[in-house]
Formats: sequence, C-alpha cells, structure tokens
Amino acid sequence: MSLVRVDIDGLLATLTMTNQPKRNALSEAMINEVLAGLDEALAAKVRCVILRAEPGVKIWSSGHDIQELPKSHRDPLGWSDPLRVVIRAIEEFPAPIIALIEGGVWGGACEVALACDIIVATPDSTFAITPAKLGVPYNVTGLLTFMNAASLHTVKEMAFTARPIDAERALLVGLINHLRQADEITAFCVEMARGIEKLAPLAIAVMKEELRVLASAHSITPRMFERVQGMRRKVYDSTDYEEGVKAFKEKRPPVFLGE
Ligand code: YXS
Repeated sequence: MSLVRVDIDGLLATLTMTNQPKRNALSEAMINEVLAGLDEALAAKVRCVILRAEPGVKIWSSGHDIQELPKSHRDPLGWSDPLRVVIRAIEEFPAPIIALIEGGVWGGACEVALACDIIVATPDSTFAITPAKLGVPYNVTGLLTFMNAASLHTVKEMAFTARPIDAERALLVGLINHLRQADEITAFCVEMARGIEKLAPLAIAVMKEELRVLASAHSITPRMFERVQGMRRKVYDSTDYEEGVKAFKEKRPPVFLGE
C-alpha cells in the first residue's frame, strides 16, 4: 500500500500522505515515498509543490515513527536519519513547497511543516514540539529550523512545555502564513501555486537557496559543537530516553527521573 500519493498537474505537484491508520507517522518507508515524490516533481520541472495529508484528517502527521527510534546509545536524529534527510530535501528543493495543514502536527512533523516555504493551516490545526515528552535530545539543525520559524521565546515555550499551540496562536506568532477554513484551503493553496508558476522559476529557485544559506548562517565553533554533541549523547544514553520511548510503546505516561 502506498503511503504518499503524488499528483502532478502541469507545473504543480501535490504530495498527499495517506497513512492515517498510523497517523502519518514519519517512518522510513513514508519518508522514502516523500523523497521519491519530490524526485518525480523535480523531473517534471514543477514550479510549486503542495505537501498535505488527506482532506479532513484529525492528524496531519504524528511525527517521527517512534517504533523506529533507536532503543538507546545511538543518536536518534543523526545526519542520515530519514527525518533529517527529508528536512534537507525540502529545504533544497528548487521551488516553493507549500505545507497545507489540517489537524495535529507533532514533533518531527512540526519541523517538516516548518521546513516548507509557506504554511497554510485550518483553524483546527495544532503544532507541537515534543522531544521533552519522549526524552529526545533534538539536534542543532533541527532546533534551528524552529528558531527560523518563530521567536526564541515561542520556540522555548513549545519545546519546554511540549504542549500543542493552536492555529490562531501559530498565526499570531508568525509560525504559519495563512489560516483558511477546511472547505477553502485547497483552492487557496492551488491558487497561490498557480500564481507562483507564472513567475520566474530561476529567480525563485536562487532566492530560496540564498534564504536557506542565510537562515543557516550561524557561527558555532568545532569546540562548541563537540561540547553540545557530548551533552546530547548523555541524553540519548540516559534511562529517561529509554523510558520515553518505552512508555509510548506501552501506551502509558512516562516517568522521568532525570538520569
Ligand atoms: O496502536 P496502533 O498499532 O494502532 O498504533 C497507534 C499508534 O501507536 C500509532 N502512532 C505512531 N506510531 C509510531 N510513531 C508515532 N509517532 C505514532 N503516532 C501514532 O498510530 C496508531 C494510532 O494512534 P493513536 O491510537 O494514538 O491515535 P489518536 O488519534 O488517539 O492519537 C493521535 C496522536 C498523534 C495524538 C497520538 O498518536 C500521539 O500522541 N502520537 C505521538 C505524537 C508524538 O509524540 N510525536 C513525536 C514523535 S518523536 C519525534 O517526532 C521526534 C523524534 S521528537 O520527539 O524529538 O520531536
């Protein structure tokens, strides 16, 4: 069964995540289909992509597939982790990607949505940064995605409380571009895409890459990076990390002991 439907209509590609039984959890298989969809869109020389779930869903995506997180003693968000790969693919795709959001967006899926270029959401959408719920030491470039999408205080509140924020608050803090009702959001996003199609694709592609380079331009010395990586290792080696993943699998609240 395919996990992502790809529809190419002229210069617009729509990628629809279709694994509602697992709440569109970002498994390696799901991510590989998103990557294949982006490759198909690139080959078709599309000028805009819409990334969405099926209309009317309650959950856009429940984030990284927790069943695929390493049990312990291995970075859960290393360079080649599928979530990291798809974030980079979205950021480097040479045309705008519109995230059409309905329902809850959780954890790594929140980063996927925010890595897109334009975010349009329905009023029932929510956005949650969830590492603290699982004991996951989020990675530096992942946190930078969030920092580029909202103020530091907003990111800290979302990360330290792990509580979802609603679409109205997300619009207020600049996390999303537009709020649209469920019965008009698709037409709104398609209309925006059709407008982008009429503009100069080379100019847009180079501005997208310039903005990516500028947004990622933060000085961090090798010593600082190694120090942070060492701190992260203590977390993914911790019993708290193991407890977070285990509690989810056992469908119970985690008990974190800070060790
Ligand atoms: O019991 P079955 O086999 O039907 O499977 C259930 C869930 O286990 C499964 N599922 C997931 N499987 C793997 N990874 C997930 N992230 C995930 N989410 C859900 O899907 C089936 C239906 O789920 P259920 O019964 O809970 O649905 P619901 O409608 O009652 O609740 C939907 C959610 C999204 C509120 C609930 O599933 C949930 O809280 N999921 C986890 C959300 C979350 O914490 N995501 C963060 C994943 S870790 C991540 O993204 C990063 C590493 S980090 O944490 O650092 O941000």
